[in-house]
Amino acid sequence: MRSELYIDGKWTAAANGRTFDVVNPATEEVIHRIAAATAEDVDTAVKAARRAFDKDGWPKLSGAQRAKYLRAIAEGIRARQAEIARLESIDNGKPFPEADWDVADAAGCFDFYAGLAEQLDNNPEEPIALADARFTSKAVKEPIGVAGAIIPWNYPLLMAAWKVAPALAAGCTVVLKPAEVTSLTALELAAIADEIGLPPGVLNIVTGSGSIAGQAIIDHRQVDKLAFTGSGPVGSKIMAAAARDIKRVSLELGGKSPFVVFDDADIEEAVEWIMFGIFWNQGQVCSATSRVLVQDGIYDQLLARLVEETQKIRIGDGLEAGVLLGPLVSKRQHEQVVAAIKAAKAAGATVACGGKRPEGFEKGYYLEPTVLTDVPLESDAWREEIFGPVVCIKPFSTEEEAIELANDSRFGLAAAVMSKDDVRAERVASAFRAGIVWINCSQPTFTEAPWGGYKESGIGRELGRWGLENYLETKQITRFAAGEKW
Ligand code: TXE
Repeated sequence: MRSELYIDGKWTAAANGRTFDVVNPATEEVIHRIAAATAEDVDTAVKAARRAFDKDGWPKLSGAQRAKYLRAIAEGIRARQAEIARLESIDNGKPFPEADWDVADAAGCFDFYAGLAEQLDNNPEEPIALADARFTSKAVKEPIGVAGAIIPWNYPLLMAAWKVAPALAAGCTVVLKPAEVTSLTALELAAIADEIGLPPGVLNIVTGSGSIAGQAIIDHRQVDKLAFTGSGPVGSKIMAAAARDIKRVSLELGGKSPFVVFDDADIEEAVEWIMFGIFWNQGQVCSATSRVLVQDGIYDQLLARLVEETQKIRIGDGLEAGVLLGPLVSKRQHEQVVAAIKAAKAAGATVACGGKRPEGFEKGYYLEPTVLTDVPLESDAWREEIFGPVVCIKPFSTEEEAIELANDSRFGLAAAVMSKDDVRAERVASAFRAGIVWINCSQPTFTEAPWGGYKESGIGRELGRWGLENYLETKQITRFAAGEKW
């Protein structure tokens, strides 16, 4: 396990020597200590990234040359997939098979953006037809510069990949800060970048708190672009900081995503997708479908099956074989989710199952998967992101009512609909005010497809070619033809 900052191709302690604890959420044990970056460390990292961008030539490499580095990083991740997945599991709490999947996905993300980096070489210029024929014009794409990336703890390595891979593909250099509760795998990413010979300063990883290291990144005048995934309040702070010196900004924030099930849907399939949509990763998923709306004809039957299946979910240490639900990521997150359930009950909700620490678990931030019914529409449980294994389920009678309930939220990250009637499913999909819509499923995520939210769920899109655009500027080059008169 790495414990130092990775700045300018070197491993280094924090300027003031401070460190912070790494806690395994399954056991509550301190398993490691990591450097806590100061504003001075961030300044050193940004200056290294600046130099790598302005002088050392990273953006001047061809896309194909940058693609070689990205593919080597992907290979490096794959070569140590099981080891990195184990670290992810003991750092974040997620079951090992999920961590293993995330690590493979992170490698795939580097491969995918390697492909897009190559395409930048093939199609760098877009000719523009001007009304005035004396001029010819073209648009070219160029990297924005130094990107400051700040990521959360729910998919530690994958979120790093979602930011670092497109940024490097575009030709940007990066200063990345992982979440303080899950920094281990981002440091492994730095180790891989180092091993494969990524030039110094191109990728810098600073571990530490949001209020010190994160704040220093967003305030730094030499950072050109901020990319953030995390909570709404911090997203607002980042946008405000970006506004001061007009940094480019992309934000992926929370959600309270609806899942509408019509009464022609297969109940067993619906139960499976509902569970995947809210209990996967302990419900700590920005796109979790946490508000389930079920048409009244099948509501009682579906609820009964959902409760039955939910109670069968095997809870335990993520490293134990067969475990489907690990602990929540931290003491703080556990306390927040428990408080949200308590508030839901006080507001009138009924706990159909779960809602408490599972029996036999004295240590670890465990919580039973929870189904809430009778949740008042105006309550926080219905409106605010809980970010834990807690689903609210409600009946509806008409399509119109379902759409109204689904869209009645300040968030708009994702939404799902289940129906055997394809025409209806398409109609509802188009009525949803959300950036990601699933039909007859919930949560499948593809590196090739755009990811991001409407409304307060964020701004900009990650993944696919949209993710690359986040790190590119557009330059117009116009030429006045020789011999023409002005
Ligand atoms: O997030 P924070 P937290 C939501 C979810 C969760 C809640 C709180 O509802 O319960 O947020 O989680 C860094 N300047 N999501 O408190 O604080 C911080 O160090 C710069 C949804 O852990 O937003 C970390 O690296 N950076 C989400 C990152 O921001 C700052 C995933 C995210 O932490 C900063 C996670 C500052 N002033 C939580 N303050 C999703 N959309 O997937 C903090 N940070």
